[in-house]
Amino acid sequence: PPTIRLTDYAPPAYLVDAVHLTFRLDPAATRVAARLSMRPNPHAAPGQDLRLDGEKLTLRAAAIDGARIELNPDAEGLTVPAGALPDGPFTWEAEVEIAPKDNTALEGLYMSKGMYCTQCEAEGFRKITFFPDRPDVMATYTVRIEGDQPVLLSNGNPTAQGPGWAEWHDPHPKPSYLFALVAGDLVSHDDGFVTASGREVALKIYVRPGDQHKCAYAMDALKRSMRWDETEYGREYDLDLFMIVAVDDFNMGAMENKGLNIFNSKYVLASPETATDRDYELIEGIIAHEYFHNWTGNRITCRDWFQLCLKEGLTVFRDQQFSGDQRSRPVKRIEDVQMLRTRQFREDAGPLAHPVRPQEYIEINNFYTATVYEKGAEVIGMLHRLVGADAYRRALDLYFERHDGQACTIEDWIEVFEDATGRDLTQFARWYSQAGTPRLGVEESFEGDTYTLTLTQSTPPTPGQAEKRPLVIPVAAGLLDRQGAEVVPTRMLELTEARQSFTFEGLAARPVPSLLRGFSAPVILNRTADDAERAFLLANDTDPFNKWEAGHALTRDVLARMVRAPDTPADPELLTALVAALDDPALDPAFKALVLGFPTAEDVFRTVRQDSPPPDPAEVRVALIRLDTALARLIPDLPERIRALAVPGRYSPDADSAGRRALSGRLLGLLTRLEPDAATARAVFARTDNMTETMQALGLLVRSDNADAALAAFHARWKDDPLVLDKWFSVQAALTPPERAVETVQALTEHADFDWKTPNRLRAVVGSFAMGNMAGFHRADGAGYRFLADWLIKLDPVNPQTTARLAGAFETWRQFDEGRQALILHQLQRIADRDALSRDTTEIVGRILD
Ligand code: HT7
Ligand code: ZN
Repeated sequence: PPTIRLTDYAPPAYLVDAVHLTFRLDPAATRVAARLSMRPNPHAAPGQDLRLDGEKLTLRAAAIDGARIELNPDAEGLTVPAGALPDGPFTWEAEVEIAPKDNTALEGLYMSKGMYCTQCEAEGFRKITFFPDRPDVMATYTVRIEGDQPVLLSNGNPTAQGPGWAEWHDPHPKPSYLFALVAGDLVSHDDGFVTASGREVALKIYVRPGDQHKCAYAMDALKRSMRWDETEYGREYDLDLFMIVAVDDFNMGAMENKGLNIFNSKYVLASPETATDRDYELIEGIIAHEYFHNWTGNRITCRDWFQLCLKEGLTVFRDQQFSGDQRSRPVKRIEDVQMLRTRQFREDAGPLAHPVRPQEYIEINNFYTATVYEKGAEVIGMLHRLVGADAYRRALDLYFERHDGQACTIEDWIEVFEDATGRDLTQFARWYSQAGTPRLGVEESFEGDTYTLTLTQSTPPTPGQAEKRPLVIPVAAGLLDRQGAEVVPTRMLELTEARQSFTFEGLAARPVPSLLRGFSAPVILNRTADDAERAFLLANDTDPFNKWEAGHALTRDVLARMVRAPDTPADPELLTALVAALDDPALDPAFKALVLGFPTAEDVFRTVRQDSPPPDPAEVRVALIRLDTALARLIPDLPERIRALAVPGRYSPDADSAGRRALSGRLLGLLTRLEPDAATARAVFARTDNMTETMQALGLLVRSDNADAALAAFHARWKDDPLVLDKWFSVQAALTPPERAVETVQALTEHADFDWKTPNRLRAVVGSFAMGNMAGFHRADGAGYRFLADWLIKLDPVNPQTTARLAGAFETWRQFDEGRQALILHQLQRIADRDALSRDTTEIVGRILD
């Protein structure tokens, strides 16, 4: 397949001003009639052929300015020769036929449980009609839907309807990837919102009958998001109606189609009995994210798909700000950094590393990555830190004013910040083009009353980028004295050179530095601190992120030592420091849960690997269990502590209550290490009325091999609720002990409820196993690898996008011992050798193998 390059960008030869679509819905033969008002692009070379994208479309008829034209589409679209076009504006008409019921790839128009829905980002619209399917072609849309479904929806505002038909008009010009259509037997949960300027907006969340009572939280999150965007960014909603639809079959989380967001039902539906605290938190964040796209993505969109981070990085940054404001900022920041390190640092360190703005791709769906999203958000966060909150707001105001209605580039974005702040951001812009995670080195000296901090930076080579240049790195630093008092409050050091010194004068004694506070840049801080200093910072740092970080790094290093030398006892100093944090009345439960939550097995694995041969993942797991058990033994009265954390009254998903449950769940995990029959977890499972505690207990029962009865009871109770049943599958795939994990996931895939064409169900088993059960997946005989490869081979012809994403589980293969490398390589080769492998999977497997 061809490689698409940013340097090859050329403006579209023709523009579309208005789109009229008529859908006659039928599962096997939907008719789509399109009428496009087109004209030559004044900014492109004149006299070009008209090329329209189109895939899997049966062309029934086409016309230009009403005159029939015979055309022969190829596999990717069709070409109208320039000679067949008038000089000025013209009307293109086409009628095509498509088969939504056969569309298992879930791109374009497809069916989910009898309901029609669309997914057009990035290039799905070309599976609906012939069109210049690129984001820099923006048009208004008028849509007529004919079908016998009770609910017929599209973007914008409803203009007319009757039995079996409805018409919609979206006055805001938009790119084709934001088009949406939904038709089905749906019910709505309704509410309203009055904007800051007094306009009334109707809000509707559409779900399948029976799910109406699970929409209240999503609706509340939506209203809070709308208000927050007004107060924090001055952005009002711009239509009379905002709709969300929940669908069960969906490749990703949600989609920001103009006025008609479509969501994976997992990120809409919630009730205390069926959703965990984490589900509620994700719903809030994703509802906000999609809503915020209305301005950052829809009103101002991307010129081309290389600019994806322009909308995604910024919108993730905005949803993170929102969630931090709604909940605890430090807790949210720690969670975001954990996620960045688990997913993005992993990506940056392997064969799939790419810049926040990639230079080339084969399949754009493969670039909806942690680097574009999460590192993209970190880049915006650094800009915010460097220019300050006021200048950031000025810059954003200018961005909206200057670029509303346009399809923009990262250069436009940078220029806005330069114009608003007067700063030269040439060097900063390297964050968009340079892949890899920078390493920050630290040297210190103290003479007289002056402390000198010398920082160095370097970025390891990544695929296609051997040489790296210095970046602008904001390093938030504070200094503490040996008694734990803060002697220098947080200062933003701007590291721009490969090596640079910063001095702090007037100090009575050599201080203890607290560096990269709040995780001020997405880098790896290579500071060789000893255990005592880490314990000191855990006890004394005033920066909550670094307080957590100190405990996290200490725990990780202790675990790494326990893996390297299995006789090493669990470090008593660490255990004492963790118990002290647990007993600290100044810390809230959510924060304590994070401090007591151990690093992931992957994190420990990577730490060991830095200076030792790759360990066996099973040994990493043993070290984690040993440390867990030692900590459990040291905490007196665990049962009483768990009881004291119980939240009185009815379940509420608020952050404080969730924090208490997070801590009590962690303590229950520790207690279960000491109970051979997991008696307390069993009791919690039997008595609790909320899904958070149910899943905490069930996970512990699965982990400790005590789950047979609980799993049977859970299945009997929830077999008709797909989202809850996903949890039943997922908990077994992730937490079954490694010796039996492959057999368990194999059996799960043979279960009558394993509907493998539904991405949520497939991810619940195959994804949870490959990404969440490290020791099980990396079993020495390679059975885990074979299991994943078998599924990738089976899924690829059905759903390439989801296949390619799951194939990313192999991206770390070079980090393992030679035996495992050979086994993984064999499976990757087996996949690569398949005939007719999709473009998506060919690209990912090819890059992993490179
Ligand atoms: N902008 C969307 C990204 C997306 C997507 C969503 C659902 C299915 C397929 C998709 N391909 C790309 C989601 C977002 O970032 O908000
Ligand atoms: Zn997004």
